[in-house]
Amino acid sequence: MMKTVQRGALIVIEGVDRSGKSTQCKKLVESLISQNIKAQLMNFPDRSNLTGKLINEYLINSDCKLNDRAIHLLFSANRWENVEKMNTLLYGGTTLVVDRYSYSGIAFSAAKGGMDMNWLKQAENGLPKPDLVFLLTLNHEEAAKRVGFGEERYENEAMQKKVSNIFSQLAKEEDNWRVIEASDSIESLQAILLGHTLDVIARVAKQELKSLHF
Ligand code: ADP
Ligand code: 2DT
Ligand code: MG
Repeated sequence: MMKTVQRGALIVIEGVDRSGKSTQCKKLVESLISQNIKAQLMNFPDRSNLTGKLINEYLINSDCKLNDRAIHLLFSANRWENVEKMNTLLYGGTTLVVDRYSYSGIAFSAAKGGMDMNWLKQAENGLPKPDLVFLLTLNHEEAAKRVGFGEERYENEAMQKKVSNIFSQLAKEEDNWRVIEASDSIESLQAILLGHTLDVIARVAKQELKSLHF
């Protein structure tokens, strides 16, 4: 009898700086693996590939001048560089837990102003569509109590507040988002995220992966 191929789920975590994305992504992968579910962590920007090296330079070096549209497209290209890898893993049955994705691309560029929202979204169309997006929300006062901002571009209050508003707007546009208030303990948040993730893994296993279509 032929074995039905079950694909992994594409799970994305978005949110402002220090909302706990990286912490929750790492723990989610560990929790899934401990339940014998194949899972892997990915993060964007992926600073290890060709576009990632340029993006890293842009983020860490405030003297690096790059046109806003050009850097927007580079962040998008950085995801496109990973499409084959993502599809291979997902269709091979591995669930991907992704720390930031297209929504960060749209939100950070939109927060700068001067670029049309539809133009920003266009570059993302056709990429694998997440089965589930968690938006971790945290007000600025709570975030400020956590380990401080680094030196990178965008790590300032004005930018983070704009980005937060745009994320909330994006979350209302689709039904695959779960907005989670991120001020609870790491453990209780993890339990909530794991519960939703397990449901989605079971639900999408035999479904085809969709493509982003804004
Ligand atoms: P992000 O990736 O969203 O910027 P991190 O996961 O790196 O956030 O977390 C930022 C800081 O806040 C880290 O020092 C982390 O240990 C801490 N942290 C993460 N989640 C929580 C939480 N639920 N409560 C308190 N501190 C947290
Ligand atoms: P980290 O601190 O999470 O490494 O993010 N960014 C990210 C964009 O401007 N566009 C994108 O498409 C993505 C994925 C957000 C580094 C910074 O890069 C920003 C913060
Ligand atoms: Mg992080």
